[in-house]
Formats: sequence, structure tokens, C-alpha cells
Amino acid sequence: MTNPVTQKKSLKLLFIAPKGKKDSKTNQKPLFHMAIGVLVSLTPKEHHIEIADEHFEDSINYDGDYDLVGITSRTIDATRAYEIADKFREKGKKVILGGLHVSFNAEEAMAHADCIVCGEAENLWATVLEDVSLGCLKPTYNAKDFPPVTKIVPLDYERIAQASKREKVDGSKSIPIYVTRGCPYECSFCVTPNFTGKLYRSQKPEDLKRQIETAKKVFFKAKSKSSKPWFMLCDENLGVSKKRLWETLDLLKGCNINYSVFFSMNFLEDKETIKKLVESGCNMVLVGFESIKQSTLEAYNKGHINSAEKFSQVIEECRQAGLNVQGNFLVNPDLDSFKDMDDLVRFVGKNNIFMPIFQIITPYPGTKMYWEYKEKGLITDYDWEKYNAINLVIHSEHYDPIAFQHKFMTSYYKTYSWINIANRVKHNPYKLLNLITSLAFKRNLKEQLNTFEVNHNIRTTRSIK
Ligand code: B12
Ligand code: SF4
Repeated sequence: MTNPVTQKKSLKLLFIAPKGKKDSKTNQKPLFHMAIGVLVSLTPKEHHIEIADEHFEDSINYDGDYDLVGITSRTIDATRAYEIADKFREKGKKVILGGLHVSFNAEEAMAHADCIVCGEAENLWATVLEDVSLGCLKPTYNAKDFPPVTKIVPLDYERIAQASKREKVDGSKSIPIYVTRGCPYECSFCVTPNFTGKLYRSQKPEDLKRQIETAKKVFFKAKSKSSKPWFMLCDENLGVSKKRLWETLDLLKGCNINYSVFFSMNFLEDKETIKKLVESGCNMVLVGFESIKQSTLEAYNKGHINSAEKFSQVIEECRQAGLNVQGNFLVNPDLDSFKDMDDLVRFVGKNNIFMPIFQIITPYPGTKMYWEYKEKGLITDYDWEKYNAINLVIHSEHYDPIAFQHKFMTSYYKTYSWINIANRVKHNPYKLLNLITSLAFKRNLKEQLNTFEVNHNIRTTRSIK
């Protein structure tokens, strides 16, 4: 007979990645949410897991006999996360909320959950599960009360594939993975410095290789002999140590994959790094240029990472080497004028930037910027669904908010004019990818702009071709 004291209760767990109603259609969709991937990989094998990811239209079974429903949250998904949580709780299910948004809005989240988790789950998840088994789940668990997370937990791709309903994909859909976690910089608009930032960690090379091999096996289906899987490296800042970066790139070179990665501008100033990126299968670096004005970069505390004067040269060097540079730009009514937006559109066109993304500065909870705006009473909207970086949620000294947002939207749309698309396709590597993504962005931006103009009664004689 089994001793009832040592017998472990097998729990039935449901993990949910909610999708905010205003999440952009053009946001890339990695095969699973990394937070869910980590939670699955941390959960002892005796527990049964299901995953529902709303980014893939998975339905949610509110009548399932789950012992615990775990929901992740980013700010744009928070309202939806609460909606789902409330519905499960009405049915008497235990709900635990975690993730970036909840971590910085604990009080708000408590109203929707039996338990909330602040911070990274790695070192507290075993305790949470044990407490659920014993029927003594606490209302909060904070990573600060547990040892610091100094190691990266390798992802258990087999178990994630089993628990999720994702089919195998060809190289046109991305499989998420990360090599490092954290970033030592302190840009004022970014959550990382107050979340994972201080503790920079790397995967062990042998763990990384094993994960890539397993991920290929369970998630990749080759379309042709030459097709390769596409991985999305979800690192916040892969390049921090050049020595380790180069070692990683050498390892990736042996894995026969394609991948995209977020990459700091300053590390691309090194030609050998660009070469190694290309040789290792990198087809796209996502660069947060943020602004082409050095004074704006300084105001974000990013001036020491990005040198605006070097942007064009670095982009050209990447292009020559066969690397697409995707550019992210922020516009800010306190720092940028309408003329600056016009200059930015010209810069993007002239440099044929691949898949440019414009965002209105958004003070996400957890950032230095958020506390500053909040303290000064300058946040005008706390509807989290609007925190998708195309709405102005702060007070503007200089501009009428509707006029500013309209100027932002028309400027963004202009970067996808036919002439810009044609030049982008002509001058960049991966021509088909450039064309397909540009057309998708153009359609989406046009739709958003039209809706905005109708909603705000704006008559326009637009002449963007
Ligand atoms: C990769 C990435 C992307 C990718 C992939 C996103 C995806 N769907 O997975 C792409 C490029 C598509 C993307 C898009 C966007 N992103 Co992004 N992205 C990142 C990045 C660099 C890494 C995210 C990641 O994989 N983290 C790894 C996981 C494991 O970390 P985690 O989610 O925090 O989970 C841990 C804990 O929070 C906790 N936890 C999380 N959930 C739960 C749940 C439970 C129950 C428990 C117990 C614990 C727990 O445990 C986990 C393990 O430690 C982060 C930077 C960062 N610091 O996270 C920005 C970041 C998440 N992105 C951000 C933003 C703003 C966006 C966009 C809104 C941008 C835009 N305007 O479109 C979109 C939103 C898309 C979406 N629906 O998520 C912000 C979010 C800020 C916020 N407060 O929400 C971040 C933090 C960057 C920043 N500016 O500071 N992004
Ligand atoms: S924006 Fe990039 S470089 Fe700056 S703190 Fe965040 S992750 Fe680091």
C-alpha cells in the first residue's frame, strides 16, 4: 500500500496565453509563449498539462476539471487575462496569474485570481505546485522571497509539443528559444532593467544544442530538401559578451537552422560579428533604433548604445553581408516634432529598412518611464488594451493627441508606400520575405488608419501610393 503522506497528488493543469483584443495582426507569432514553455518545462512529470494559446485561436474549456489554471500576462493581454480568470473563478476553479503585467500591478491582479506570482517562476514554481497539492495555496508568491534565478531552465520541447496543439511547421513559422536572459542596460522605456535585467545568464552550449535538436524533431517538417527550420531567439540582448556571442554563433552554425534575433545596434558596428551572424543562419536582426535623433536617444538613456550618425553605414554593411535589418522606431510627443516624423519616414525610405515598425512611446508598467509619468500625473489612459504602442496614452504638451496619433499613423503608413516597398525588395536580401511582409503591413496599416479616420471624423485627401 502507498503511504498517503509521501504519495504525490497528480494535478491537472491548464496554462493559458491570452490575446489582447488590440494585439497587432502583424505581430510575429512564435509557436508558443515562452512563459508557458518555461512553466511546462519546470512542472514535474507526474502532473498533467494542457495549453490554450489564444494567438492560435485555441478554445478554452471553462468546464474542464482542472486543479489549477495558470494565466500569463503582458500589458496588452492583461484585460483579457482577467476576463478569462474571472470566468474560471465563477466556475469554482483555482486561478493563478503571473507574468510581466501582473508582476508590476499586483493589487489590480489580486481581484481576479486566487493567487498571483510576481517575478520569474523558475525558483518558486515547485513550491506553488506543492502548496496546491496540499490545499494551502497562498495568495501571493514573489520571486524576491526565493533564491535569485541564476540559471536558464532548458525548454522541454517534447512536453510542450504534447501539451500544445501545434502541428509541425515548415521554415515560414518560428520556433521560440533563448540563449541568454537579461540585459545590463537601462533604457527608460524598457521593462527588462527592472525585471530580468540585472541577472544576465546564458544557456550551457550542450543544453542549447540539445534543445535545438529536439525542437527540430518535434516541431519542424521540411518542405523541400533545402528547407531549414526558423527559430526566433527571444533573448533580450544576445550580444552582451562578444566572446560568448561568438561561441554561440559558432554553435548555431553547426545546427543548420535559420533564425531571427533582437540585437543591439552597437554590436553590429563590428563587421566580424555581422559575418558570423550570417554564417550561422541569421536572416534577420531586429534592431531597436528608437530614434534618428541623438538627443532623443540620450533622453531614453540609450545614447551610449545607439549612435544615430552610424545607422546608415551599419545598415548598409549588414545588407552587403546578406543580413536583413528590421528597424523599430519610437515617436514621442515630448521629444519629436511632426517634422522629425517626416525626417524619419525619409530615413526609412532612403535606407530601405526591412519591415520598419513605428511605435508611439508607451510607458509600460515596470519601466522607469512609467513611474515618472505616473508621479507627474501625465498618464491619460489606463485602459491596458490601448497599450499596443499605436495609441497615445500620455499627456502631450505640444500636440493635440488625436492630431499626433493621426500624424503617427500616416507617417507609419508612408513607410509602406509602393515605392518604398519596391526599393526595399530590390535592395535587400530575402526578396520574397520582404515583399510578403511589406504587403501584410501595408494592408494592416491602411485598415488601422481608415478606422481611426472614420472614428475621429477626419477627412483626408491622402495621396500615399
Ligand atoms: C521575444 C519578445 C517578443 C516577440 C515574441 C512575443 C511572444 N508572443 O512570445 C515579439 C517580437 C513578437 C514581441 C512582440 C511584442 N512585444 Co515583446 N518582447 C519579447 C522579449 C524580448 C522576450 C519575451 C520572452 O520570451 N520572455 C521570456 C519569458 C519566459 O518571460 P516572461 O514572459 O516574463 O515569463 C516569466 C515570468 O514573467 C513568469 N511568468 C510569466 N507568466 C506566468 C504565468 C504564471 C501562472 C506564473 C506562475 C509565472 C509566469 O515566469 C516566467 C519565467 O520566468 C520581451 C523582453 C522581456 N523582458 O520579457 C519583450 C516584451 C515582452 N515585449 C513587449 C512589448 C511591448 C511587445 C509588443 C506589445 C510590441 C508591439 N507594440 O507590438 C508586442 C506584443 C506581442 C504579444 N502578443 O506578446 C514588452 C512588454 C511590456 C509589458 N509590460 O507588457 C517587453 C517586456 C519589452 C519591453 N519593452 O520592455 N515581443
Ligand atoms: S531596450 Fe534593449 S538594450 Fe535597452 S534595456 Fe531593454 S533590452 Fe536592454
